[in-house]
Amino acid sequence: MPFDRLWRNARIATMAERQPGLGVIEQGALASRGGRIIYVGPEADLPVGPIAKETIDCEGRWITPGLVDCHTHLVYGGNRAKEFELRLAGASYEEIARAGGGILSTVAATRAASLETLVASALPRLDHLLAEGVTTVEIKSGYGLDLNTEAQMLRAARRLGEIRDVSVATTFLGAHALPAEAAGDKDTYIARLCDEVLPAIAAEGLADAVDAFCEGIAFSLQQTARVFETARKLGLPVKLHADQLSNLGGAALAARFGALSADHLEYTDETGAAAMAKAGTVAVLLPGAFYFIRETQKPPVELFRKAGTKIALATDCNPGSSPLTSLLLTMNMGATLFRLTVEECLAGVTREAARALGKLDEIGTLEVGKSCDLAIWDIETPAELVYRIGFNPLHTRIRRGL
Ligand code: DI6
Ligand code: FE
Repeated sequence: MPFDRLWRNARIATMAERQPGLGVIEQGALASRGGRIIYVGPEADLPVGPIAKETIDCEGRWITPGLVDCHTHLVYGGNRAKEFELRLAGASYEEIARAGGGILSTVAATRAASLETLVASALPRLDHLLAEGVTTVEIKSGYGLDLNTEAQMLRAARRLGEIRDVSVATTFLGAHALPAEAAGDKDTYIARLCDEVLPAIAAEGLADAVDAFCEGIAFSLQQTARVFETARKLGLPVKLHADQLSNLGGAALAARFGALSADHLEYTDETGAAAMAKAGTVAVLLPGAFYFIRETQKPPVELFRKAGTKIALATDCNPGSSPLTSLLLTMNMGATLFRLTVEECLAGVTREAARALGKLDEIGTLEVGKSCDLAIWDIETPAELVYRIGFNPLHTRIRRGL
């Protein structure tokens, strides 16, 4: 038998770049062997006779690549529902911080949690993503802000990838916020992070990439550059939370370091967009955070289109600014809030999200040789995946052919 499994009678959106639009194949078939795609194309072009150990009749359903959530903070302790209530009652950021809220409250809860607790509390969030067809998820650290807890968060992320059928890409985000014990001294914190923390994380193989939060309330361009130089020495790719609340020039800095992605980007300008396009740095847009913090400045989608910057979409799942565990809703928000097209939204959670993780050779489109990661949907048109709100039409999720 040439094929292990054969999905037939399907409509397929390959999302392959060399095909126009969504790369639609009507009357399509897709076959796997050893967990890889070895055929995708018209069913009529298949040889006749028994060709697969198992054949699945898709009854006209749509097949897309398994979804990729390329920016999450899925692992953390506690939650911030109380802070949300206080904000609704009119509390200011300072009042919330004084009442024990804000990002440092998540740091305290994360430091207090065991590895088992971190894994157990992240699991339902992960399961929600998987139930909507996610087959690859990126997970950041950044709520430990000391070596032990940052390492613990990344171990929890790796563990999630062992106990669930999903690929996990880990990212070290030690430069997310300044912990209280640093007493306001950001330079000394970054120096320690670069001299001790990141090298130890890298030595344990815990991080696949390095991220930072470049913002007035977080770290400067110079401090970010220092983290990136350390990552470069350690052979780790970089990405950046850039231009979320103001334009510090984070997108351009990310491009200068050949970053995989720059994320958020509400305040990015034309220079930043062009630099990203030139460097191949993907723009990861996070409409959940835009929505939840009631931001009004939209990321410059038209500038990205003009420059040819690739656009991805992700949940940014985190307790403070985006308690969101739905890539389907993220696509709807990308369309309604940022005016992305259906094609841009679908590419944003498949091909471009894979590119943002540096994994486009392996996942993100349905092409021969790639991992057979599929989402099979009970829909009539792909636009339904973007159009509906709070509805999950997933029929089957396949990872590595199974
Ligand atoms: N940008 C954000 O919006 C979040 N982190 C970041 O870098 C906020 C994280 C939090 O409030 O817990
Ligand atoms: Fe984030």
